[in-house]
Parts: sequence; structure tokens; C-alpha cells
Amino acid sequence: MEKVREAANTSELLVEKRGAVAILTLHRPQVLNALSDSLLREVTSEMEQLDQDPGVRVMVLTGGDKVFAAGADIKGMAEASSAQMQISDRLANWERIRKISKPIIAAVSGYALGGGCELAMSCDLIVASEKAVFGQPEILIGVMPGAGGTQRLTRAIGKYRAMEFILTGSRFTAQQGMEWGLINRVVPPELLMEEAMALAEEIASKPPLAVRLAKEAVSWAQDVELGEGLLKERQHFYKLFDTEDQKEGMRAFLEKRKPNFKGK
Ligand code: DAK
Repeated sequence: MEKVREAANTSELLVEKRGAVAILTLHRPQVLNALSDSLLREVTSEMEQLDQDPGVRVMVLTGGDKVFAAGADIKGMAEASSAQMQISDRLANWERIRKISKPIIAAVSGYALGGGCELAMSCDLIVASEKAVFGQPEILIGVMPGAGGTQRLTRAIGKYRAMEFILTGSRFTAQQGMEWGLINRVVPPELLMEEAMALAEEIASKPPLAVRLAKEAVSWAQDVELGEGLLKERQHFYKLFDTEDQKEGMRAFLEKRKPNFKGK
């Protein structure tokens, strides 16, 4: 296992590599991992670096066992003007996370509220502990979700449920989230990282180019009209026939042996 290192010279984000999986841990315990501009920027930059790192195939984003993130740092924006909010690079960071090509798994325990819930939903899969609590409480402090909450939550759990949570600011559990299609797996708190790692390692064992294009294609399903999505899916499918891993995968099947994928 590679030594834990601190990213970007602060102690607010910890990055560790275990084999082909990189684990990013939010670490601002005194404010329940509230996402300051600088922390969000670090998460984004670190993800971009890991996206370019050939040794990494999957990322796991967590806040540890107590809290995922209680939202954007309210202290940092309480007195901000609309213009200041708009010119901050916050929105750009969210867009950059959306462009990460490797799969990201959120491993959530405790509160995932506001920007914290939005950050979990920016990931590709969500594994949650039984103690995880989700919500978009922005309405309680005079605003509304601004980093994808109204769109991603609605697409995941449906308009009527999302409307209720966003208009009342009430919270829902991991179990509810799983029943509604937002959460992949709910596990006892002590098994959270084990389960997230097992899922990450399973995906990391798959041919990386196919994983990357498949992630992109699934994401289109939320973004584009069906005809366009099907067309783009087919283009990605054809592209994979230019890869060695496609030849290896199909030959291995026919030769009744395990494939050895190289990411080429
Ligand atoms: N920001 C700053 N500090 C926070 C915080 C937050 N979001 N959440 C908690 N803390 C701090 C508390 O102030 C407290 O600090 P001290 O008093 O000890 O100095 C410490 O963390 C422990 O919190 P509590 O004492 O409140 O702990 P409890 O267990 O009693 O309650 C709680 C936990 C999570 C229920 C409560 O802390 C809470 O309601 N927190 C706020 C949750 C919230 O409203 N989240 C949404 C924030 S708004 C943008 C896009 C999106 C956004 C912003 C910009 N752009 C595109 C520009 C996102 C906005 C949001 O997320």
C-alpha cells in the first residue's frame, strides 16, 4: 500500500492508493467536512491528477466514518453577493468533476447534506452505511441547491419525492435512497470501506478503456435525448473494436481462459 499523502499541501484532503484504487478522504472534522472553496478545488485538482495517472483505475471518495459532508461552508458564503458567488470558481469545479473519465464511487457515512449530497451524486456509484443521511436542506437557510441537486436528485428518485425533499429540506436515509434508486448498496458502518473497495476493485479489474467509454455512455442517458444517446453509444461500442482488450476479452472467452486486460 502506498503511504497516505496530503494533497496540495493541506491536511483537508487525504489521498491514498491501494493497488489500482485511489481513496480520497475529506478531512475537515471540526466543521463536518463542510466544503470550502479551497477544499472543493483540492478535490477537483486531485481527481484530475488521478484521472491522468495510469496506475489508477477507480477512485473512492469518502468523508470517513462519521460524516461525508454537511454541505458547502456556510461561513464562507453567508455574506457573499450574487456576483461574488457567480465569479467564484465553485461552479467550474463541479463541471470539472463531471468530466472525470474514471469511475468514482462515493462511500458515504453520516451526513451528506446540501453540497455534500450533490458531491455524492456527482460520483458514479454510491455505497452508503446504514448511518448515512441525505438531504438538500438549502431551503432552510434561504437558498436552494446550486450544484446539481435539483437535477440529479430528481432524475434519481423522481420529481415528486425530490420536490418534497428540496422544498421542505427534510432528510432521507440510506435505505430509502437505495429503494428509490439513488444508492447502490447499504452496509453496516464498519463494512463501508470494505464494500466500497470491493466494488472499486471489481471495476478496476475490467478493461479500462471499455469502462471509461461505458461510464461516459451511461452518463449521456441523463443528459441527451434517447436517439442521440443511442447513436453515441454505438460510436463508443465500435471504437472498442480498435482496442487490444476487445481482442483479448473475446479470444479469452473462446479459449475458455481468464482475460488479461492491459488498457490498450
Ligand atoms: N458550513 C459551515 N460549518 C458547518 C456546516 C456547514 N455547512 N455544517 C456544520 N458546520 C459546523 C457547525 O457550525 C459547528 O461548528 P462549531 O459551532 O462547533 O464551531 C460544527 O460544524 C458541528 O456542527 P453542529 O454543532 O451543528 O453539529 P450537529 O450534529 O448538531 O448538527 C448538522 C449537524 C449537519 C445537522 C448541522 O451542522 C447542519 O444543519 N449543518 C448545515 C447543513 C446545511 O445547511 N447544508 C447545506 C449548506 S448550503 C454553489 C453550489 C452549491 C452550494 C454552494 C455554492 N455554487 C454553484 C456557487 C451548496 C450550498 C450548500 O451546501
